[in-house]
Amino acid sequence: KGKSFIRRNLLTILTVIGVVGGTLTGIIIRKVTGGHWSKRETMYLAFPGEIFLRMLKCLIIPLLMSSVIQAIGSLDLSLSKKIAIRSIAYYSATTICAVILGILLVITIRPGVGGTPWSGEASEKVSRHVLTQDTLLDLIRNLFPPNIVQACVSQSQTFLIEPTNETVKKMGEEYWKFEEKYESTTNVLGLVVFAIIFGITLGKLGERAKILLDFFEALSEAMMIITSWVIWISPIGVFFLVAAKVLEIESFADLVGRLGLYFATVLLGLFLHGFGTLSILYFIAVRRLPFKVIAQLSQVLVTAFGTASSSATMPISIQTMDRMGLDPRVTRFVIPIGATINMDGTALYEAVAAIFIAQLNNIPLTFGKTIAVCVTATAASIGAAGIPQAGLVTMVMVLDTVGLPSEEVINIIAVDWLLDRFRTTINVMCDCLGARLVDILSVGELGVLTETDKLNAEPQ
Ligand code: DAS
Repeated sequence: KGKSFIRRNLLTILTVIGVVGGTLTGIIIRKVTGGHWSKRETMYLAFPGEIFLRMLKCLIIPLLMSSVIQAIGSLDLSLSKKIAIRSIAYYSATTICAVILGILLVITIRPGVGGTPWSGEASEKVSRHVLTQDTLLDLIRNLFPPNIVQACVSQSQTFLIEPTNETVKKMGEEYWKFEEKYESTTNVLGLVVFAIIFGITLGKLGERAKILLDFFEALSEAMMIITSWVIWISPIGVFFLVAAKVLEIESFADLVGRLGLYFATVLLGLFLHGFGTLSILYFIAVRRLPFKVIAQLSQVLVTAFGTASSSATMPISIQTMDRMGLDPRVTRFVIPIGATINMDGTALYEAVAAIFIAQLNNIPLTFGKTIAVCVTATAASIGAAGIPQAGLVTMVMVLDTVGLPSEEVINIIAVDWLLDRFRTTINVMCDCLGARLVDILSVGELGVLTETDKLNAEPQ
């Protein structure tokens, strides 16, 4: 306890310095080179950051599967049910509030009214191939992957497909990457559903499945130990990720000019939701304000901002929750599921972006369409995987409900890489507050932590 503030928060301070340093470096490089650098040079600049992201990403599937299976398997079914109901109730309430807040803001501020939609000719390939028609069916279909191994493989591939602004320029074959990415962003839901069902069966098998539960417990803890090593690379990783991203910006003028009000609307919504709605809902549930908890989440939030990926941040979220002394059985249940299906920031963003684009195209928003946007923005946030710009990919669902073709996303791609970081930070904040809230609500039933659970919670 006696450690100084600096020592206790050393890694967070270094990571924040990484983000700020990366931004300044990117801006200086733009100034010095007068804006002339190749995609190859940008790739080299991002390379150390890409290695950092890959280190985190290779942990995600084994950590996600082992944590959920072991957490559910080690709780008796009635308690798992209670924790699941509390988590789902909290996630549903926060996501619906986020969408409603987003819609209220965008129809009040009206950032797109009087604006000019993107006038370029998007390749006809896009409209034919993007899965808008049956996106919701796709979401449900992918809940039951016919082949778990294949789902793991294609999900890992998704982590490697990063849509870039190049995707915007070459809407043809590049856009297919978006499609593949979309195809497999929903796979992660299938993996979570399988892990939950498998965990329940192991719980039912009791003693006969103890060896398997021990295996998944060891696998989950091994992933956490690797996380505690990788986490120290964050400052370097985010430095290079952010520096390279700053180089990719098409033009600051575009960001501020056409999209300035839209950008401000999304940021205002995320801020009000993150520090307003979430605090109110948290207070209603546990009679406490969450600001102390949010302060302890600083390393998680700055990693979410730096990586723009809830899934990549998940190992760090779990480790931080362990350090805060939460019951590991709750965190390994709530965080992986939350990182996958609970994305308030994304839900709010999807609603604001779709209605902003409708305003740009002078499409009137009837009450029915507004309800449709609520539903599809929520579904799109559930379907989006916790990977960079996944929210942009599932945006096609929401655009479809306001009668807009999918290529209209081009209106907002220029600022998406930055908004993605803010909405990912809110996504992760909501997941961690959810774990804390469920932990407080369940403390009576969880009983005394077993020795192994205590051991797991030991800071590595
Ligand atoms: N970047 C996604 C995440 O990791 C959110 C999004 O793309 O909307 O949560």
